[in-house]
Amino acid sequence: MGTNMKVLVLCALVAAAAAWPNYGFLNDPGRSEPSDAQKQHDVNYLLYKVYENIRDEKLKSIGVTFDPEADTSHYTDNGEAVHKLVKELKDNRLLQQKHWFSLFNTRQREEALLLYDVFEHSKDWKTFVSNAAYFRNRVNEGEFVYALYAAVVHSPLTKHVVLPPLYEVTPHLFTNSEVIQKAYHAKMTQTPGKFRSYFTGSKRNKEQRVAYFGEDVGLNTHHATWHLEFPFWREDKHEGYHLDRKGENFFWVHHQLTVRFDAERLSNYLDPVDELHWEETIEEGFAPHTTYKYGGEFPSRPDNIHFEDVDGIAHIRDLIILENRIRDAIAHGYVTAHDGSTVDINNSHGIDVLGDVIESSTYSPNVEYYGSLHNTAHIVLGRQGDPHGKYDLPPGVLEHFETSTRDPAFFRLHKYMDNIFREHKDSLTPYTKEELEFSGVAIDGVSIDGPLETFFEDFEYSLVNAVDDTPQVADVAISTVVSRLNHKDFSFKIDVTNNNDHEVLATVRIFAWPHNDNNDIPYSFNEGRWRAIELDRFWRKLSPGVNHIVRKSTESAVTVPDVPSFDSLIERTEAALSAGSSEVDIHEFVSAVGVPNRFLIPKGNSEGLEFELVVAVTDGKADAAVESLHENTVFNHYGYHGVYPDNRPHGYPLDRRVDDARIFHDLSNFHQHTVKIYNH
Ligand SMILES: [Cu+2]
Repeated sequence: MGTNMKVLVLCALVAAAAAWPNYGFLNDPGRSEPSDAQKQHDVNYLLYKVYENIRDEKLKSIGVTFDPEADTSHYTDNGEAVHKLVKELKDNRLLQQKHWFSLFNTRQREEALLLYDVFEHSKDWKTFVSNAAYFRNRVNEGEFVYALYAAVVHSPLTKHVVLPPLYEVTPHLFTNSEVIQKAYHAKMTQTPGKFRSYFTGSKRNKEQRVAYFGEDVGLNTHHATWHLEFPFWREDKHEGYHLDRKGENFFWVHHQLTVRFDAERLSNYLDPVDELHWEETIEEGFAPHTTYKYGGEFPSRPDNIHFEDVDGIAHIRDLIILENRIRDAIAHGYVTAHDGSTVDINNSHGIDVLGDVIESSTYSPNVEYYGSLHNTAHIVLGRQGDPHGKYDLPPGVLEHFETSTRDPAFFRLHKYMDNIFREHKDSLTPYTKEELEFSGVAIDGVSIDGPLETFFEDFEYSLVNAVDDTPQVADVAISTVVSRLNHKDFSFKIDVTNNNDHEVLATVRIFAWPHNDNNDIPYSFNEGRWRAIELDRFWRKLSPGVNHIVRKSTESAVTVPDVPSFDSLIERTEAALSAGSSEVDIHEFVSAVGVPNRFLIPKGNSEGLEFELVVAVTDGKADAAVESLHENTVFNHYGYHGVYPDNRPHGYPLDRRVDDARIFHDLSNFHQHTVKIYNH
């Protein structure tokens, strides 16, 4: 930047500062960016009571006085995005407020992404937050929440900001209608209330036994957050960087949901999920018992219906054609790109290409030919209650990542896609003993310190943001209490001998799969390994000789802790600000993308449900895609930024077909034994 430019920018900053004298960080001329605590405060209040006026006076006044187009030097695209959005706004083309929003609705998504683009192109927090305050009053609330969440996840300006739990920001998407009604009543009568939520349906529906999984607010948040971290709509040209192994991650996160759900079913005496079939009956119906904040009830689906074409979305026939094209590509070992060239998928990287193809994301090499199987299937399945739009129903639960897993058909849909992925994985050559060995390294023993024991506990979350109110009437406490799965803490103790005369870097990979199937027949190694639940993946340096590795269940790289409640987030932020602290001590909650730690192990039973515990210690040097892996202590493998640290495919070394289990049992760096998980 030339000196003249610098002076110009400085003048602009000073002018802007004068226009908003109230805004905290602008009063400090020595600091161009506000503190993390200030940003946290802003994000809190942008999301607090999102259907009402902003409750923070400074943000509220910015929302009124800010002119997004006044100074386009604050945008990295010279205001291109903001001009587009403002034009749509002035032309009255944007979706009204107080209306449902679905990311799968093309036009609504475009609008949300226009706002996301404005945030992404904001050079500084002042520009970001001013736009947020301004557009919060003008665009649809659902679009606003989505755009802000996505931007906070991806923007370098908000690296340390913790997003409040979605179930307290938009409780309607997570809470049963019966409880929401009680919440409104409590508000109207100004009577504090704490209401128990029950899982959807009755015990006459076998599926209700596992509703604690699909309806868990933490699990729904995990799924929604994963899709925010790896959005199918994201284009590299805007952000200037590529989301590493996004397609493979799409496979893996849903594969893990699929095998975890099957393990929960086993624990509840249910058969594993059957894959969805376009030409057969969908046996399970679904009554969501959930209502949009605006736009009526989520539609139900009766039992035993046949798939129907969905007007304006897709013919069932077309979905079958897409599936055939994808299966053809797998059989051929290559995908045909848009320009007619071929992309080899007959290798470890193939799963990444296939993930992009099946979802599909903007990374798909040929969306024109392979279409968008996953996304279209979500809409088609979600609309089966009203496929021709006769009853003008709003979108179904499958058309929102927050609500998808509530419907057992979600898991059928994903079992269907998981089996397509498996067809590809099984077409690859199995690993040889030589490939899997870690020279000089042997596992001497693995034990578990502490009980493998699950239990149900009560969890309370606030519904204050669900109900309408006015600043003139004080809030009363309104919350719901829901039962949820948890487990006692335990540690893995792994003894490893390093017979080399030097230190080596090791990757430790821990999995478990159900010992028996639903007929009490033990799974073969090859069947079991496909059902393996990933429990942890981390790196350690091994000194020559004997090494004792202790790894706590709370440290798992696949899980995240509970995000603090919205109230406590606000409290902690305000306390930090009034103490003059520049940050709030909430760093461990920045990534909410992993599986809730409560779900690390599946529910056991009273006699002890048997699982095969598997530990593989592999060559960290060969596995490493980045330096200093062993120092990577906060690695959350569902949510990472930049190059993915592990070179190996997800699920390694169990990701490929195993024709001869003796290969594994002969490996000294591989360990397997049966454990029991109890539930009390
Ligand atoms: Cu998903």
